Amino acid sequence: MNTIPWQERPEGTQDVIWRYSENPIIQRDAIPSSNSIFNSAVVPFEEGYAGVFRCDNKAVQMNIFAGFSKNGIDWDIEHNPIEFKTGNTQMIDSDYKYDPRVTYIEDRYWITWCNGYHGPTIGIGYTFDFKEFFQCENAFLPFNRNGVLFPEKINGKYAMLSRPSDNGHTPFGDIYVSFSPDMKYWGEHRCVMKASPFEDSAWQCTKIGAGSVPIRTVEGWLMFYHGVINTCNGFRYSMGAAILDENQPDVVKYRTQPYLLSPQTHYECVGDVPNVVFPCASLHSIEEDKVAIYYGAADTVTAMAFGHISEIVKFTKENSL
Ligand code: BMA
Repeated sequence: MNTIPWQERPEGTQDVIWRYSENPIIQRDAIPSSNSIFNSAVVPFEEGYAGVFRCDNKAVQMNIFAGFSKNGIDWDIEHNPIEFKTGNTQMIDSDYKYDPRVTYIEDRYWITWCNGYHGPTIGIGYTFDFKEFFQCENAFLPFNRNGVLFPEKINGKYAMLSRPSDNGHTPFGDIYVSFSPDMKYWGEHRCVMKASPFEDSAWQCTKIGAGSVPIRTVEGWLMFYHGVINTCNGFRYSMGAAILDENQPDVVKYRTQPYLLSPQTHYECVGDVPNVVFPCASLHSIEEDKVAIYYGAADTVTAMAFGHISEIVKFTKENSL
């Protein structure tokens, strides 16, 4: 078993989530071609970890790259983007790829990302070894973003969270769940949760989107998500948590009214897009009661934060919208 990356809560803070002291863990120029490396996903793999990283190059073309790590903190990212072979359909155009998520289900690692097909939609692919990758049918019509698979079938079907959107910097957005018998045909679309009323919780009043792969807990699926407020200075992205019903994930049991993490440090507030905290992955151990969350900071670098799962669940229940 891998031990997940971890750092104890710093003295003098009661915060439920705390940042890694050596953030950011991946700098913007970690590979020669990159302008920025952020909004990326990691999973346990063999003796260590593997990941799929969003690297925008210096032409600001968005693509996804495989990477490997022994400890989950120091990453070697491939210098060339992932090249997909055909999966369950003919090859689909992809003008760009960004914001990957990775989920291990049954026998393989599934990757979802925002795929440029006449606008953004959800691309799906899989790999067994992070060397050979296969691209499948897009999940949805354009426009959609933030496709996140559950790590197990629910009631016998694959389940995916997503956020229908538009072709630009979407000024709205709610989280839906969809189901598929085969990872190709998606339906039974249900609304999970919406941006909140401004007066109730303004950090998540403009749009919300699923972040990391949901974690099974005794209370239901724990999911980290991003919430956005439109300010006079533009969008500001923070992170909250929700707990969804185990068998019926469109039922939200609890959802944080306060944010868990918001842009406050220099690397979160200053970068290509200031004031962005954007979770896309986590590593967790239920036995050790630990989670390490990976998030993009200011659309420029990749950072980590930690928390105890039981404390996050308790906080989410006690501070629910
Ligand atoms: C969203 C996506 C993310 C990005 C965020 C903040 O619409 O493009 O990739 O992190 O905006 O710019």
